[in-house]
Amino acid sequence: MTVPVRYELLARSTESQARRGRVYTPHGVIETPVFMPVGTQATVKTMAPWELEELDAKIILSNTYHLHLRPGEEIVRQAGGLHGFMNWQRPVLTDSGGFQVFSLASLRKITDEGVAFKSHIDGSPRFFSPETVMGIENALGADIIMQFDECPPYPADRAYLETSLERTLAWAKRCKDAHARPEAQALFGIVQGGEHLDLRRRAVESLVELDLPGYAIGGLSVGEPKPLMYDILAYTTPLLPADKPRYLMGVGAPDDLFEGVERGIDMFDCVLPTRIARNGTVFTSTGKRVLKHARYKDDFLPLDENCTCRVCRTFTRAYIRHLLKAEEILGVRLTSYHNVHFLLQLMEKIRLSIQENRFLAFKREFYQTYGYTGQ
Ligand code: PRF
Ligand code: ZN
Repeated sequence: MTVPVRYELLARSTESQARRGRVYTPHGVIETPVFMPVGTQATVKTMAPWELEELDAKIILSNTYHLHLRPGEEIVRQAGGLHGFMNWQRPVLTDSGGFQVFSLASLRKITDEGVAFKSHIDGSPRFFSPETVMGIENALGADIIMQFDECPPYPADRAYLETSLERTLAWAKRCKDAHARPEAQALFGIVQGGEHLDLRRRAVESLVELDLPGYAIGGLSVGEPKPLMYDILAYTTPLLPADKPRYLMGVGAPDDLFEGVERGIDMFDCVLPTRIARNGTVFTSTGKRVLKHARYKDDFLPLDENCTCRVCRTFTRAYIRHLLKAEEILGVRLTSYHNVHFLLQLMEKIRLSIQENRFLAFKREFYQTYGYTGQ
């Protein structure tokens, strides 16, 4: 059987686990390490697909949970899948709902069979199992589809984490068996196991037996201290096969991107750039800027003096602050555009630094300018 997604290693850092590569998908090639903007409801909030193309986003993420509840996967399937529905012809990844069902839905009841829950939109009763989720993801038609998993809270008892992990591993096998389009959509497994390294190892060993086209690390950035997340990553990533992409789910703060890449991660996604944009916060090369502060009311410089994006070439802090204060829609469009540009550009610079084997020097320089201390 031909595999829909393949990883090509291009360069390795000699001073860390950082690696530069390519992921080939049915809708195009993704240069890695990559940041994937999040389009939960088949839209990266405030952004038209042509704007994402202008920023050269190579892949976006969308959500099974939200699209199943509204508009329903059958509508999306009739439109030609997510690519046709939202008219985005580049790669798409769908998350499985294994996270959203635990963060958004109410009255959850989890069994080995699946999860019964009530919709956060209208309270209607629903049931997700590995089989129903694969049916939804097959209908949505993304290039990469995530297995149905359980993302346990932090902290959780070891006994609970063990039970939960065995369930997630059994669900991975059931997802593989239920996947109807393995030649067109790549199913990725998700490593859980909480903070316990032996459980993380057990997860990797069990998932690798399924010989999936890619693997994600889940259950991190759920409230644990950052150094713990970095230790778990340093332990887990090297256990994963070197010839498959490795994806760290729901992580995308600038420092976490560096720390993840340093530990061998290839793919990231996060709502951070678009979420903080909507409350008027922008990334800049010297740290985050909160535009609602009065000091910007007559500041006629661009959002970031070192940014090359269209917003920074066109508008001032004072103007964008005014739009935000007046609740004009253009305000959040402009901050979202700039923030997505910032993270995509940062990843481009990270890729170049790996290629030129100066990743750690670039990281130090970025941290110093950005104002990160610690690491
Ligand atoms: N599982 C799934 N999606 C996710 C996560 C997970 O553990 C996380 C955890 N950071 C974010 N998104 N399916
Ligand atoms: Zn900009």
